[in-house]
Amino acid sequence: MTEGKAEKNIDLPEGGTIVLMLGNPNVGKSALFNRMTGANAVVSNYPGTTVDFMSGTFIESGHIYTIIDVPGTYSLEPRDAAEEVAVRMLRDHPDATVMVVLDATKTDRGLYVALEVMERGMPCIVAVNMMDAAHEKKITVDIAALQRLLGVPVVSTTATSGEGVRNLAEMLRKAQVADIGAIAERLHGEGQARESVRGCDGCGGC
Ligand SMILES: Nc1nc2c(ncn2[C@@H]2O[C@H](COP(=O)(O)OP(=O)(O)OP(=O)(O)O)[C@@H](O)[C@H]2O)c(=O)[nH]1
Ligand SMILES: [Mg+2]
Repeated sequence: MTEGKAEKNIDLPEGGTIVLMLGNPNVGKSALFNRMTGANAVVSNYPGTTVDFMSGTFIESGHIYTIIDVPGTYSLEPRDAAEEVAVRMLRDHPDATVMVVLDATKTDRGLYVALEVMERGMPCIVAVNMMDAAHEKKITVDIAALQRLLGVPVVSTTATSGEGVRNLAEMLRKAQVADIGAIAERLHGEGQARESVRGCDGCGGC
């Protein structure tokens, strides 16, 4: 079976935008997916694999989106069949928008795969999910700072209550291709700023 034929086996409506919902396992991708698609979802077997996945549609501001609930992955260097399918889905849908889902209580862990996806030059939006859990654990996520760092829309959500999900759907049309070079520069700048602060320790002059 060729890859071209395999892709046609997935029953997706013509037109609109395909959104690949991707992130670490257990960050709430399926919960967000269910919130966004409601009953308009089907389960399929990814062609040539034993891995099942959900796809579904919804309309936002007159635009039709098809969301694919990508199997959870820690990186784009696959270590099992599910991660392999995640990488294949990205390869099979080069024109898709990627919604990277992070767990608000573990954002640093999820950013690894987020940056790997951004390196591919696909338009991205980031959902920082589990904001309720972060709040309970007294973890503050600076959404605005994360958005400034990444240069793509970052939206906070709590999939279990539905908070932020409407905003996430609305922001999909603002998904951006990230500038990895600029992100690296901003990170480097922050590192230098921290270094200079550290350098001041005990100098007494400032
Ligand atoms: N407190 C809280 N729990 C959440 C939230 N979103 C999802 N969960 C819970 O977290 C668990 C994992 O959610 P899933 O939606 O299955 O996560 P997933 O990312 O699809 O996981 P994989 O498919 O294994 O990669 C479930 O028990 C959800 O009910 C949230 O915003 N807040
Ligand atoms: Mg899931």
